[in-house]
Amino acid sequence: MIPNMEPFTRSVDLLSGAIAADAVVEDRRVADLHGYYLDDSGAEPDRIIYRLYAVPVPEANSELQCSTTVIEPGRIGREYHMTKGHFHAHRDRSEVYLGLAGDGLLILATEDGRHRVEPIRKGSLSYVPGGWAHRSVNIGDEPLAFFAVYVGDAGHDYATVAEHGFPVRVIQGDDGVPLVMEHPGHRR
Ligand code: S6P
Ligand code: ZN
Repeated sequence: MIPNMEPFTRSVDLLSGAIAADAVVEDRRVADLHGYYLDDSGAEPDRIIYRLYAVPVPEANSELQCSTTVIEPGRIGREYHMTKGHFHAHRDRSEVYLGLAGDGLLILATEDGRHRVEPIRKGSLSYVPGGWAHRSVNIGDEPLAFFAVYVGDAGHDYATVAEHGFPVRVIQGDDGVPLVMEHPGHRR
């Protein structure tokens, strides 16, 4: 084949997760996540929950999307800061997460009601197979940063998670320790 893309190199700050130069930067704030948390009434709408840095790559199944996510420490009510979470729009597309900094949990769930909880920390490599929705939670006191690489045309289905939620939520227990609890509102 005759390639139609040129090779390139970008710089990832392994401590902060920031990707330099032409990365597309997107912030997700409390207001953007309304409805995902049990109760966000006490949280300032402008507070940044997480930041995404995406290297611009064509959305084709021959390519690999590369991005980092940085989730600030904190809670909304008793729930730790977390991403929206999504299935890939093309359900069978897989993804790899490499933990860079901080202390987090990766919550995974299938449409038939199974779920898994995996750690995210410096050096953790998590494989997200097709068909598993995924959400990241910062349970530490420092920013949680991880690198993700996934099939170029995976896309994001946020609507299914927005409607049904995940089977578990991560909250701060009475003793101050993170607790993974069943989510009573979750429907299959
Ligand atoms: C993309 C990959 C991550 C997330 C990011 C934010 O497939 O899983 O880059 O997009 O961690 O999460 P979310 O659920 O708001 O897209
Ligand atoms: Zn994904």
